[in-house]
Amino acid sequence: MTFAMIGTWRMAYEGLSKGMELMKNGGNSSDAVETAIKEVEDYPFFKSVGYGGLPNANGLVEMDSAFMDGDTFAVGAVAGISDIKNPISVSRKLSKEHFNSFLVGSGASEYAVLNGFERKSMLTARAKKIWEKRKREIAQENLSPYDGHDTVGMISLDPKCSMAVGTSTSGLFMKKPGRTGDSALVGDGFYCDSEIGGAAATGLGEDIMKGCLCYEIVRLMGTGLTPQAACDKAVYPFIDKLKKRYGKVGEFSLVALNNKGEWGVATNVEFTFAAGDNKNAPKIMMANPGE
Ligand code: SD4
Repeated sequence: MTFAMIGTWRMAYEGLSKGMELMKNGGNSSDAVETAIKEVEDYPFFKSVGYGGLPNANGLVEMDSAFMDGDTFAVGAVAGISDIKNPISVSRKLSKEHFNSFLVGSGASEYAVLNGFERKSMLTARAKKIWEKRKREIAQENLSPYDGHDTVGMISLDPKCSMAVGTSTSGLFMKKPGRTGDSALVGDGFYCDSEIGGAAATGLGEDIMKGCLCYEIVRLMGTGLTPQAACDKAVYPFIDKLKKRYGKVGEFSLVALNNKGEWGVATNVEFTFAAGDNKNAPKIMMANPGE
């Protein structure tokens, strides 16, 4: 009985542990991903996901999220959603729709409310303070507004060999209203095929989406590569290409899990992540920038 899970950043750990526990007790991969990400969204001290996430340039927390069922390829996603407690649950619900399964802005919030999802102001006093401070700094010192951004991405494999992937983020701190990153875009910020495996991304969405990196990692695993080899092959040559041809490259980190429960990571920054399987309890690990 194999089951496994991997999630981006240290913040994934508690949620991932809950998701693993759920699968141990017979829960499926989709429930595990949703449970795990909700945990991260609800925790007010993670500055880049859900409640407590840092707001956009206008002071509004706009969130991107997606869910993909690796058995059916059902995908649901929201972008620029605000004032809704758990974007991942809205994404999962949207994945059940054949049409209108990716909604943005007020349309996404309206759908969520109509479908009974909890409304909540996602801006905490702490996040507002950080935003105000940053605004002053940008005005005074001409600082780059963009920092403090991380996506939680989770990939799970359950004992029935079903896989799922989910993402959730408040995107780049101080982003322009309406800006959407890779986390809501299938193939860019996430992808999953239960016959092969799944991948999820975190980092500068504008650059991750240039390479359709999550689809590419899953495609490479489908040719027989291990998750680690697929991550290496998809990510590092692409970073080189971007440097050469685009002139610069943002920070990014990718995680992958195949349907045997093996995982891989590629990153160009110091990157923490959490992973576990039926034999190994979840733990937090660290990956160094590769090349
Ligand atoms: C985005 N990929 O909106 C997300 C944010 C992120 O580390 O993960 N930053 O571009």
